[in-house]
Amino acid sequence: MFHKILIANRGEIALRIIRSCRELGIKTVAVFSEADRHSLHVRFADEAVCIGPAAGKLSYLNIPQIISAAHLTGVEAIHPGYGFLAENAEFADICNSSGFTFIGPSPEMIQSMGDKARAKETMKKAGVPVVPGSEGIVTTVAEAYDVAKEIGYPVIIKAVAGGGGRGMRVVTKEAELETNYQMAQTEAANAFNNGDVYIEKFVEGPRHVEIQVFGDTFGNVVHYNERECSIQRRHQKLLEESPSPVVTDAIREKMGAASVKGASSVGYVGAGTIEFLLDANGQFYFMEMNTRIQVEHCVTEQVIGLDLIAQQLHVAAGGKISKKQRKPNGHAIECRINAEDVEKDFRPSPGMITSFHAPGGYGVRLDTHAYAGYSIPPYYDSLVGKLIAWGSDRTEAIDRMKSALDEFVIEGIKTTIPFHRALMRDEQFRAGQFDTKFLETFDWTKVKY
Ligand code: MV4
Repeated sequence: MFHKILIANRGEIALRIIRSCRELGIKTVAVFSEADRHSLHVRFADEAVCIGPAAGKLSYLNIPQIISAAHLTGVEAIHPGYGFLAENAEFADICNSSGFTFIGPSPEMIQSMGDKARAKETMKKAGVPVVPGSEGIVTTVAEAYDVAKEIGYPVIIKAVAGGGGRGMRVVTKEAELETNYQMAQTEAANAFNNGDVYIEKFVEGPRHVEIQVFGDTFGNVVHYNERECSIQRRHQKLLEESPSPVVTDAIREKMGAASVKGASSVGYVGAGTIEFLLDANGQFYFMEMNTRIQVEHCVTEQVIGLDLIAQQLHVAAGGKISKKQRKPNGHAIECRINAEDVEKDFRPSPGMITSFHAPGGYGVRLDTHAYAGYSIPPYYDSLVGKLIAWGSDRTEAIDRMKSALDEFVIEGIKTTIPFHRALMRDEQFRAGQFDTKFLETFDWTKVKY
């Protein structure tokens, strides 16, 4: 196992990684921006190095500064967390060629999954169900017309360099195809420096269900069941759970087996997530593969009883994983507590936390870097913490979450707590009846309690 690693991240995930390291006897090096001097990851790490000014581009995305900090402190490996450089193939490559183990898959793997059209073709060849559509990228308007006619409208045009909902356009009829095709290319070229797009059949009102996979360097791949992530707003997830209220044992087995087949076919190493669209008939289709640990990994941990960060470290150090299938034990839900004003269209609400009381008790977990007196800086994402409730079934998890949210006090900033308190009381949510469009119509202010 490693003796010392550097964490190229901040906030709750930096803290989360430090905790696993301490347990395993691994020394940690935090890096921080000038805005994060008083952040807990700086205090809890064994060493800390300032890597630049507040702006992400000048600090947490500044590769030379991070590599210098790694040399200076003599670490063996670098954990990228999520966001920032976690899916940057160039960073992974520079880490490795500088003599530091990148805790994640190879640069080639990151690169190949980052191209969404290529990832789709790879998974299709491995026998993973995909949405009908173009074979790879569409380079001419004529080809776009042909593909759309073949699969039928509505269709969706996606940027190969997009992902997470960025660079997509839905086209409902032939008359609107040409302009949308051209706009999609232009937008993608501007946003990602890559104008390539592909086309597929638009699936109406799908659920977003993803499978956690894990591979080691010996060719072993396992899956740790699904996470339901349909409760999202403008492609930002607000709540995740495991298992999904609609995934039956039969669907789980099929989705899990397809995911293991897909990940095995590319020799996947480390933690990965395969995202699927699940339609109302229980059909699922590959969407994207994420090559990082995700924000919502905690709900999986709570139902399978395994520290996924510890396993990332184990695999990166050359360890083997167990292929034993871990069935979900009970149910876990995660609420993302963001510094946002839910009454003002979820507008960011950074600033000083003047008072803070964390909920607790049986089955309650809070992953946060916040404390009374801490200021949420305006430069990064608005995640203040993740509240996770476990229950022996979904209803127990929801009721436990409800109590935990009622107990949670954060003053000085606005947070998403009032939204989640309403959601826990909503009949549709409690019945598990929702898809990715649910939040377009859900009015949390109308829930009575
Ligand atoms: C789709 C789709 C419908 N049909 N693809 C959004 C995120 C990106 N990973 C892919 N996304 C979608 N792809 C087809 N063929 C609908 C979405 C989508 C969506 C997916 C998951 C969660 C929320 C969503 C919200 C809007 C659209």
